[in-house]
Amino acid sequence: MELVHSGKVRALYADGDDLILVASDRVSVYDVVLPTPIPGKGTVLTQLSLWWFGQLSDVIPNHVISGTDVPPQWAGRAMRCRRLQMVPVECIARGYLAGLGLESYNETGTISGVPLPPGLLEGSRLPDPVFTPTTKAAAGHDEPMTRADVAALVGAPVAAELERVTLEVYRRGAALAASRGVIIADTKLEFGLLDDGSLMLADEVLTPDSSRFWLASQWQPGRPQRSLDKQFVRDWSTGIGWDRRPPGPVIPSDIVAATQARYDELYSRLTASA
Ligand code: PZK
Repeated sequence: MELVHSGKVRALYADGDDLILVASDRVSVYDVVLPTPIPGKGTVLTQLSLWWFGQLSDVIPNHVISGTDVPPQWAGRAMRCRRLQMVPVECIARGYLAGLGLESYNETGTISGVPLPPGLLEGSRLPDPVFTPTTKAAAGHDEPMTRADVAALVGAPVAAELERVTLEVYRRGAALAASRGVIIADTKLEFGLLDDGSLMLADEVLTPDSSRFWLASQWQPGRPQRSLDKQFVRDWSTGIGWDRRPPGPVIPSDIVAATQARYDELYSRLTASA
């Protein structure tokens, strides 16, 4: 199959008119891909995306054709998808203060132009989720976009729909996760357009590679939060004195096993039938 794109941890192939999105077991920490895979990670993330696409199909249609009709060597960690005209905007929703949202709040008291109350801490819940779109830079870092920037790029009607759907997907996902003891602090969504101009949810959705997941029982505003997936790898890599520059360190087997268990726990918690 023809390789169309490859990212740090995933790849996209063309199969006739369709695309096959394949998730690997690679893990990136502090933006560096480590040399040791986490067995099962690609499967957990793919199955979690497929589950969320199903949960959210009444909010917005999605690009998935099949989670099973894929080449056998990628079974379980690949999805057959419709090829869309991708919208060149990273659609981010933030419900808690972390990452770039925290930086913006500390500098200006606002996020994406939305004024926030004083006194919020790292990890605090926002009064309402905020839409914070960014550019999709081919290289280097994504830049914040204003609503006017988004409208200039995709037109006002699509821009308004992107914001509405992004916030609705976040609200629905965060409420469901909360009922299972998991906080979704923020998430990044990607959308595409069909030939008729209608919007579809694409890429992966509400996975730990596209979102921050925290355990509600350990949530404590005022400090960095423990991420539910890679925290062991982060803590261990910092503890051995790695300077965060490539190449990353080989991960020992006990850390691999603990990280695998975290991914499995996240999947079972979220998808457990009520
Ligand atoms: C598409 N990406 C990002 C994902 C990578 C890169 N349904 C679609 N139609 C057309 N293009 C894309 C999609 C989707 N999803 C997604 N780039 C293009 C991406 C995974 C691996 F290397």
